[in-house]
Amino acid sequence: MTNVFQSFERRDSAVVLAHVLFAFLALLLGGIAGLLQSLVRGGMVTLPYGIGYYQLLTAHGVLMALVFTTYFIIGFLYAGAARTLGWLLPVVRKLAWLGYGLMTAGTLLATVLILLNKATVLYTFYAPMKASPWFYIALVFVVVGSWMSGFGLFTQYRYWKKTHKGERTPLFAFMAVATMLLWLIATLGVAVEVLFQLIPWSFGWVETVNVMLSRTLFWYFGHPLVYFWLLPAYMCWYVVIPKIIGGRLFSDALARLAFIMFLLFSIPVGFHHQLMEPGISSGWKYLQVVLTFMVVIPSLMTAFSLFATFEMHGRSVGAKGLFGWLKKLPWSDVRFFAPFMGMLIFIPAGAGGLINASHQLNAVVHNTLWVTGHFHLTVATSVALTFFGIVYWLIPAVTGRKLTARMHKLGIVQTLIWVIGMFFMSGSMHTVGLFGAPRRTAYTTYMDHPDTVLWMPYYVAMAIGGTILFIGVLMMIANIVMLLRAPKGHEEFPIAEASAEAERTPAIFERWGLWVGVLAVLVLIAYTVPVMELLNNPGVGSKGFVTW
Ligand code: HAS
Repeated sequence: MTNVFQSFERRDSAVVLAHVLFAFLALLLGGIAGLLQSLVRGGMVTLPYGIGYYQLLTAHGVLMALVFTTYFIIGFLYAGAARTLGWLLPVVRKLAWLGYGLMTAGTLLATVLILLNKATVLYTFYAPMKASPWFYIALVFVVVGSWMSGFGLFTQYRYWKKTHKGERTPLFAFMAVATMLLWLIATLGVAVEVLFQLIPWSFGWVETVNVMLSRTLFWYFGHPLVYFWLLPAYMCWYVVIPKIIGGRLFSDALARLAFIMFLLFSIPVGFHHQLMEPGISSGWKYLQVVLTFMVVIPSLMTAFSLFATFEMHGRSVGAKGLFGWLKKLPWSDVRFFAPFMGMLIFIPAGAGGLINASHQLNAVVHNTLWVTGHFHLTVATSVALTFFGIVYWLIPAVTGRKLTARMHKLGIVQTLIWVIGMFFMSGSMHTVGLFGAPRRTAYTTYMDHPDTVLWMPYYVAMAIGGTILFIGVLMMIANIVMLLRAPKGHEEFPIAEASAEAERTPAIFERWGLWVGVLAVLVLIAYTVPVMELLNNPGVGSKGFVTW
């Protein structure tokens, strides 16, 4: 069935554009903080009085890791829902704007408190560092706002199911529902931490906080957070890229199975961020490391599916030889090139995740710049470059403009600038992290200790990379302005069909009650006993510290 899709409904375009443009405003502000951090860390800049390194680091992490990603993802999911399930219902649009309003109020409040130096607690806001209570209340606004958006998506989905009895949900919408379900279930952990631990503690209503419990609740949320970032990139790789290359999706069923596996295995694994922490017995850490390696499988399935899609298309247009199909890919199309560079870099990026998850190796890399290098490859390159690639067709598609040949060229240049910058920055972070250089620390030579002095060249390379990346941010913002002023016209929202030979997709994949039930069992197995142990042995608890 070919989707005869003309253009976006104007009010739906407003929802999508508001989210996407706010996301890139956050990227710009977060990028300024990131540039300053890298220059300070490289010993090239001393911050003016009143601006602290850890204040910048908090702004950078919140704006990049929490705001840029969440706003862009919600805008992208709504765009795909409108494209594949029909124009947004009035009630859905209301939920979308309610969510946007709450998230924006929370984001602005959090940003002001960070700038006032009342919340220099980094993006993970680890207790016992204690921010202003209004910072934690701001986070509540952001999370509740994102829940409203999730409910909006689910409402659109249920309406489509009611009016399309027995039909298989379009793949994009299926994936959007899985992604939002993952988000809603994962954020329950951070909601409990903030509402029942950090807010009463920061207001002084309770004297101490159970630090281990707060971190466990955070990482119950923190690892699935990274898949909330990754899955929309995978949606682009599975559903959009095959259409852009002129091919078809290798297997609709495999794609849905991969997303179900992410839903099941990405939540009960938070302890792999806490492998070096006391208070959790090694047996439970071991179980969650095993589950972590389970969550690697859908990524490997994704790689297989992508290579199959590329090769099938290449062969269909006459590719010869083992790798002839590579030549048939649209290298001069930025809608393909930017996400493909994200895919390629995800191979080393994810491989670094395997090292992080290996208990013994984690003892070497934990709290070092290696981990910072890991997530600058995963979220700041694989995910970010895919989101950048989406923008080149999404903004024209929702605004009724054309993606011009010049924009393709500018987009490819921006992608290459980003890859070069990240090569310097993430490459030096990985390397100097293995030498033991810690993450989350300002500039210091540790009194010129002979070992740490050897780290300096890597810090300079990080600063060079950070500067190139900042140029990449400015170029991306400029490209977006040009997209908004491009000539009027029609740009497709690419949605691929599955290959004709693909097996029929089993209906069981949409039994969401079954999958949420299986997930609940996995979470109960992975967390019940260790959390009970933390509750029964709370220790003395900790008062709050304002370390800045
Ligand atoms: Fe991670 C820390 C383990 C993936 C982000 N990670 C972080 C932090 C962030 C982050 C932000 O076990 C720091 C949090 C903080 O501030 O403390 N990570 C993993 C593992 C995976 C993984 C096992 N991480 C991600 C993704 C992220 C992300 C994705 C963002 C989007 N990570 C960890 C651990 C820590 C950690 C520990 C804690 C470290 C510590 O001690 O603090 C896996 O999902 C990786 C799966 C991928 C692979 C690689 C090979 C994959 C292949 C197929 C995929 C390729 C594709 C492309 C689909 C197994 C070959 C196809 C290619 C073409 C060219 C077509």
